[in-house]
Amino acid sequence: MRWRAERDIYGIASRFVLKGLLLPTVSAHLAQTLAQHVDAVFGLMGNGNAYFLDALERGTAVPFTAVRHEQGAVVAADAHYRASGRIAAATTTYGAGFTNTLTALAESVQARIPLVLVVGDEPTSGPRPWDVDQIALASAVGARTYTVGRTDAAATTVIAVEHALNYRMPVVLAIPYDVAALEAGEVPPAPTPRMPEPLAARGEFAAGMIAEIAAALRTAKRPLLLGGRGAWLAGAGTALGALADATGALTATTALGRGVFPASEYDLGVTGGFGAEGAMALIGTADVAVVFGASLNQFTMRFGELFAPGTRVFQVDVAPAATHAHVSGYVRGDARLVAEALLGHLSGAVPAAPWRESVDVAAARRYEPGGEFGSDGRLDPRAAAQRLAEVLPADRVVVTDGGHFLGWSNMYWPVAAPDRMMMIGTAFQAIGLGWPSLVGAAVARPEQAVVLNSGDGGGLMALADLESAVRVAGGRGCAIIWNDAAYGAEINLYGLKGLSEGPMRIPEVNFAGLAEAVGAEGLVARTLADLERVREWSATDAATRPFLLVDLRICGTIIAPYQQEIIRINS
Ligand SMILES: Cc1ncc(C[n+]2csc(CCOP(=O)(O)OP(=O)(O)O)c2C)c(N)n1
Repeated sequence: MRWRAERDIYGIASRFVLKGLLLPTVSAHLAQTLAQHVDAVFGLMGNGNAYFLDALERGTAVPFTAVRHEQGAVVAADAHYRASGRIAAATTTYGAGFTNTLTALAESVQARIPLVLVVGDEPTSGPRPWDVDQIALASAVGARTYTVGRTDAAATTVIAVEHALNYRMPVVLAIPYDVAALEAGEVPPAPTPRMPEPLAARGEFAAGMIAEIAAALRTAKRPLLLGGRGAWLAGAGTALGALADATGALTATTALGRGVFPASEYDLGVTGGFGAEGAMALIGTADVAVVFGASLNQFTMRFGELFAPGTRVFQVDVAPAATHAHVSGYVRGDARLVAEALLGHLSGAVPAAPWRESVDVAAARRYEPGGEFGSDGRLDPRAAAQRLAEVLPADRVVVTDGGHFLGWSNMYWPVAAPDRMMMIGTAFQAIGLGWPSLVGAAVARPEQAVVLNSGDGGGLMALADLESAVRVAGGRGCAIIWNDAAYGAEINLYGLKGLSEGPMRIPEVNFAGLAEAVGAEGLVARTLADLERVREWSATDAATRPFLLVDLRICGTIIAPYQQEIIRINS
């Protein structure tokens, strides 16, 4: 056998090549172990992750997708999980590559999305002049770091995956610069990450509260079930549907829980600022409301006005205690298990005159239709949103960046399930995560059309990954840029207060032209008739059509109700 020592291009370490066969390095231990647990890796290469990427590409079957800005790596891994429930990894080099991820990392922490971010880090011998304290930076946004050593990379990788999945959190997995290429022997078999059982509601108090909720539902005249993303994660949809049938309840969801109930017939849609006025008025008349897997944040609660003072509100969640002052009875437990327990109490119950039969749900859910154009002759976003809902592919998976515009799709587009409408950035209130969100969703849902909603402000901020989105989604991809030539949310919040509007305006950017520069079709839509091209596109086989970017020229002075609510609260 002939061994050959090979200097790597950065001159830091040797690796041994045995007639072309690599002996596993620490990076290979990490890559091969990670590959057993993640479905996809998104990233951008540099000194700190060169060996990891080489080991991943040559030693595993996990697909690597290149992005053009490191923020996009984390965003894509995050979107992958939200769109599929399957964990993905991101990877960047140390230093600037890592610091470029921080906004996205903060969003994943705030939204509680598991993912593993594999990064290079300073050498074990100590920081070089360009190193920063990456562990402190990750910790500052709420992410824990695990660092691999020369002998424990496989085991540490499993712990990192376990942490991400158990705590529903992003974790950083760091490879010190001088360890990355060290030879580490055969890759040991890695244990499967341990996962917790669904949280059972335990103890006398929980049992008593479940009995009390069942009794309240049995005697309620106007019962309401409200489902959030936690109910979706718990797989509670079927049980909640059965509970609604057994109690004659109307249903509603949070923005992140849309579509969690199996039947839409009695569903009042989304609550909070995106909710339809008629639907919100009906919720205000409920006498008993049971909330499953929703934290009842200020938006869902319409800043405290969702329920009437007389509504008895119960909450079922995995949080340690009730998360809103209006909750009068709390059960800590998995939404599916508790819904099933409630069904057990109610078995055979048939409501005499179900509330839901006596109201016109479809009428209550209706929104203001708008006209074709606003006062400036540009498209009315309400009419455009409705037309887009009709002409986009029906089985679409939608990712949405932050900004004023996000009200329109949330109001006017029907959603079949929570993993078909994702808002990436809103937990941290960040804009500019749109394009790489589309990349993650496209990889996670390879059979489906993927649609991005973005403003012109956020669309420009994330522009580096327009190229990635077009490359990865191809003919399955479509982007709607709600182009009002402004940071519209800022105009609504501060321009209308009289602050200088200069910094809030954006020169009208030709996004259609930008799309064409990276091989996509660009469509400038100024009328509803222009959107017929989207209908045609949807009807064409995805393999033969191009990525379509719709540069939607909308009127900026039509303000979404949720934003009017925020304006009211702020003033
Ligand atoms: C990273 C980041 N920078 C700035 C902001 C402040 N901000 C919130 S909404 C918004 C405007 C977004 O503009 P655009 O994407 O065009 O959407 P629009 O509000 O016009 O619909 C800005 C700048 C933010 N939330 N995140």
